[in-house]
Amino acid sequence: MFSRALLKKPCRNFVHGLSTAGLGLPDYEKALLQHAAYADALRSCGVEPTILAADEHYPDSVFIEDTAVLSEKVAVIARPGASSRRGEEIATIEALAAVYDRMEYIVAPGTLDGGDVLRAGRQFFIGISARTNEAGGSQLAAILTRNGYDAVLVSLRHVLHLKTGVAYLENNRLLASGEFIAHPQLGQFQIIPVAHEEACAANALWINGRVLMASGFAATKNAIENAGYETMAVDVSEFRRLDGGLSCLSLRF
Ligand code: CIR
Repeated sequence: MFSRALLKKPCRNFVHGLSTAGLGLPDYEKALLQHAAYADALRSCGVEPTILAADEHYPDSVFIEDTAVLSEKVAVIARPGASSRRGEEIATIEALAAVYDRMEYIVAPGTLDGGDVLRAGRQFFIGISARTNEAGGSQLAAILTRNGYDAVLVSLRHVLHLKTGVAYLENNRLLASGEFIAHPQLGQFQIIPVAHEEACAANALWINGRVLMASGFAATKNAIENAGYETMAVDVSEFRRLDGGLSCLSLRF
């Protein structure tokens, strides 16, 4: 269960964030409204968001999930893989210092984006991607193992981050798209497959019994509901233009 979340308000420079989506520039005013609605959705699931101030130095800083990996025992501060994002983690350190006694850090030459880390119970899957390298992934695995969790590195080929394509919905269930539907390292889970045309819907969030998902993906919504979950749809169209989804917009704890 989650009771709190850390969010960061989109800055005006958000529209110049990194993107491979080819969906055009985001609309800043619309992004602000969508961000506020996302915070409200968290509140309605019983999670109190703390929203950090916008920072114009970091266009992508609204994607705060990438700056840390949280567990009950330790907060691990990431070292973002994109050079334009390095430094975003400082605001996260300041915010989490008030909450966590134990904080550990990914250090050079390691790089790690929190979006590459999927937690399923006591097991963490760490995606090795264009952003998270073997050194960063191995550092995180060692920290988690020292703190009593299990951790395994997972290779990925076609998506930006591991959680771009897979979400853990508790009850041993994964929502998965593309390469993760039949991934050899995810064989122990029951898979809810996401169709290619709705791939963006795979980045969903289980929050205290409900599944928060991107709006506009009817087939995936039906599949999640047929598996017994209540869904709540949030419009994240402006964040998708910068390759972001639902999970990227918060750190939950
Ligand atoms: C980036 O390329 O870093 C941002 N435009 C999107 C980050 C999305 N974060 C995530 O999937 N965890």
